[in-house]
Amino acid sequence: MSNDNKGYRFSFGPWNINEGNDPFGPTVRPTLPFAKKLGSYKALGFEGVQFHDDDAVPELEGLSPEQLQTKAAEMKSVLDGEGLVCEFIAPRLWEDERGIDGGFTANDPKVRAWAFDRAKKCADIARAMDTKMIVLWLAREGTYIREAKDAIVANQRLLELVNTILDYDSEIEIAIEPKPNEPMDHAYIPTIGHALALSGMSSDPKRVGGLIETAHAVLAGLDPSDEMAFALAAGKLLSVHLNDQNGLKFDQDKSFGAANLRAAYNQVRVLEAANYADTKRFIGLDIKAMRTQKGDCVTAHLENSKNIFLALVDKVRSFDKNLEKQLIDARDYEALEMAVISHILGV
Ligand code: 3MF
Ligand code: MG
Repeated sequence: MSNDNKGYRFSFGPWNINEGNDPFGPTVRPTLPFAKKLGSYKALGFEGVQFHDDDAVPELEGLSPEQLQTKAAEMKSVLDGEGLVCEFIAPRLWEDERGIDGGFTANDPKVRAWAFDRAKKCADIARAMDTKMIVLWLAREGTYIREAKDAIVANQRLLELVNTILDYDSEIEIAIEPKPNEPMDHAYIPTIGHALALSGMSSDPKRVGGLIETAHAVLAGLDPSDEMAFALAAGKLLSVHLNDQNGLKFDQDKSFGAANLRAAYNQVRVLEAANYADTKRFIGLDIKAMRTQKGDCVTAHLENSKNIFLALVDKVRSFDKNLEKQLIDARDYEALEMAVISHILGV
């Protein structure tokens, strides 16, 4: 494959080069130092780094605002040195023991105060690292049993969170990454519809959009390309996490197109239709290497997914648009389906 990214910019997060542990088995690969992970970005043809707040500034909790700024600026220089840019900062509340029952929607006011403060720290880190985007994946903001939280109040607290961030920094934009379940039984804001409704209720809807992850949409029983289309129609698709998911089970984060190539084609198709590449926003990947893959530094899943995406860009661009129109006009959807499948198969 060539290094031509066809107008797209690609990103992934350091957690995507991982140790292979899962809930039923320990790590199978060594932890790679962050510097080594960063070194692989350019080699793999990626330009953007997605950061959790504590990826960007490890052990950020004990730091003063000045120390936080200094550490974030140091990380920015490391990125500059590698020719990379920071795509977003995301608060990682779920690794802290205080976040056991969520942070922003926790019943304990002390925990909520901590979580809201962390979101403001994220804004500070983001600005120091020259990005305006904060991603909210609302990991534990939900319940195992409905009676555990007041869901109306919880949603109001999430709105308060969004407004607090918007008010704290007049340039920050927020991308909500909806996911319906895991680690919770049910999460609040499970789909892009919920995310954009929250955006509409916020004090500055223009600055609140969504990041759509393929696997999360599938886990909600929805079609990822239609979820993207909904956000694109509203002008609010701020990023994507492409990957794949084989049905309703644990969040698999498989390589893009590996479970459902047709659905992957349609995700590329909708991004192409919206000229997403021209926005210069990133094609983010959120993909786990298989636990069963041999090797100490496993990055093939990222390179493969990018190459599958680019191959599908070619497929979308080379599909016969006249034929498509004729078949739609004739309402010959059997022939349209066969034309699409033949085109993907190359037969
Ligand atoms: C979980 C996810 C997360 C988010 C990440 C960025 C660990 O299913 O997708 O990955 O993408 O936290 O906010
Ligand atoms: Mg994700």
